Amino acid sequence: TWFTESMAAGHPVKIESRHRLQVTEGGAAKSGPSAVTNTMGAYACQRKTPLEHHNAVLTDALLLLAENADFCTNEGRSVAFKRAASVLKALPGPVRRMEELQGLPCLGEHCQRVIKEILEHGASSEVEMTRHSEHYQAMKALTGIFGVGVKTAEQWHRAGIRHPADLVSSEHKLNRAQRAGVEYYEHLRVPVTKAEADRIGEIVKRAVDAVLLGAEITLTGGFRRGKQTGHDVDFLITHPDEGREEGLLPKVVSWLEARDLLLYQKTNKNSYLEAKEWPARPPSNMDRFERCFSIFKLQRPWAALEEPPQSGERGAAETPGWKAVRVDLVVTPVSQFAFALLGWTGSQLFERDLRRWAGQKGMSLSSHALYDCEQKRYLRATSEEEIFAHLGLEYIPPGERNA
Ligand code: DCT
Ligand code: MG
Repeated sequence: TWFTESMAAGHPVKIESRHRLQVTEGGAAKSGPSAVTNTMGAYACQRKTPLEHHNAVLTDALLLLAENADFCTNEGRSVAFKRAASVLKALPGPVRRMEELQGLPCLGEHCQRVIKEILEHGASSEVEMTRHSEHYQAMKALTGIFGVGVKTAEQWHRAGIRHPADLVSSEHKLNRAQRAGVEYYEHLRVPVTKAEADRIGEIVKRAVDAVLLGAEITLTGGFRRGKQTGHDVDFLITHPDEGREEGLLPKVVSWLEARDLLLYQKTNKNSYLEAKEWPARPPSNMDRFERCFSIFKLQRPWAALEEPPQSGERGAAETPGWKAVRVDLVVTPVSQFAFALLGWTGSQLFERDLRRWAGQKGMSLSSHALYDCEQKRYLRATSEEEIFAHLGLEYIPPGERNA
């Protein structure tokens, strides 16, 4: 099989000449006449995955199948496709022949079949069939609505709903988030640019400065990994004096609302109490920070230069003057900041594998803390570098976490 036990245990795997495979102990490469040209760990957090890579045709195909598996609530299958795509993203060059894949981790039979078809015929029949299927297209449109997950989308699909517009005339009950999601659907499907993220960062900084002197904000998520566009903007807020950050978010939200800058917001209180519920409970994917999910109303300074819409012209995205943008604000005590930063930088698969890696090392990692289950103690850290060191991993900078 492609996936050997050593890989599963996380030992580094050296790929020689991109053909032969050699598993090494403790990361030391065996010396020999055939030069090692690539190293590929089975965990995404063992690999450097740049934003720009050489196999977009293959990864786009595999990620579409992953997305479709999500739409069919088949998480195992979805993760398998995502892992395979992630391995291809980390390769130093484009894959041209199947033999070049020999020895790489996470490439199961199904993925190989898809890759082979694309290499030989330029496209995969399964991918093309899926892409054009009614179920895939409807689920993509419906889960693209803010506040709508796969379960709800599936229920609606079964009731004949195919597009957000169908919801307006239907009798389906929408919650507040979903109503906002439908209302700003056309805005929110337009990717957010880095320039827009930076502009929002300036505004949030002004809000934070106005309510708590010395508080700091950090742009995280995809933009911290170097992406030039994203589906939302993620910020972490902290204060160098532990405890000062408590109750900060409602004030920031009020400041923004008073200036008509929020189209929607839902603020959750911090529900994380280390002493009380950790590590007795396993860390969940969702962290429990004080957090605000919002839809920002971003004024466009360049709006005046745009043509005004013709009367009768539809499409909110063309509305000049402002653009709705999804913004997440997360407040963290400074003692948890490094964990929050690591957890919120992503990518999603990188985070998933970090947690899995920690588990395999007898540790438990969340966006709040790292717990050593054998020593029965928390491992503190004030930087991401320290967390990687605790985990026995080589440090991977944000720009190379695009797994
Ligand atoms: N995250 C995670 N597990 C999830 C979802 C998110 O660990 N199931 C983390 C990793 C990324 C971060 O939260 C922000 O999430 P997103 O905004 O969804 O991801 P992104 O990489 O910022 O993507 P985009 O650029 O599209 O916003
Ligand atoms: Mg994001």
